[in-house]
Amino acid sequence: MCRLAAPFAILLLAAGCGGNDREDTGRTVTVERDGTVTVKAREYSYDPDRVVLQGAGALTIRLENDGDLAHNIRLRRDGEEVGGTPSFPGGRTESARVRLAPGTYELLCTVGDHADLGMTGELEVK
Ligand SMILES: [Cu+2]
Repeated sequence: MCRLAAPFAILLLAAGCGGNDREDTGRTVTVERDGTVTVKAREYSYDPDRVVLQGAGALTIRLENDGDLAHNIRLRRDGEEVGGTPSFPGGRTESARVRLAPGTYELLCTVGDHADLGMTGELEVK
């Protein structure tokens, strides 16, 4: 029985590792309502790339551009932009304050094809 179970377990592990070829850090940060979240941008990812806001209301997003290129962070819900920072060069930090209803928002960099290259994330408002 054990001789059969071991290869099966290895197969499960291998399957669990596949299926996600998106370049991300996988880090989630939880923020209180009216709080501030600091996100680091570089080519081509956000850290954290998942933010949870505890309750509808205001959120300040502070984007630290640690990259060499210009980046921004924009919020979209159902394809519609609801705010974010302007694009700005590497080495600088910009903040944006947004008011958010409960739901799931997409985070993305709208410079060039950065979003396609991995500069995306998710914001959930509980
Ligand atoms: Cu970018």
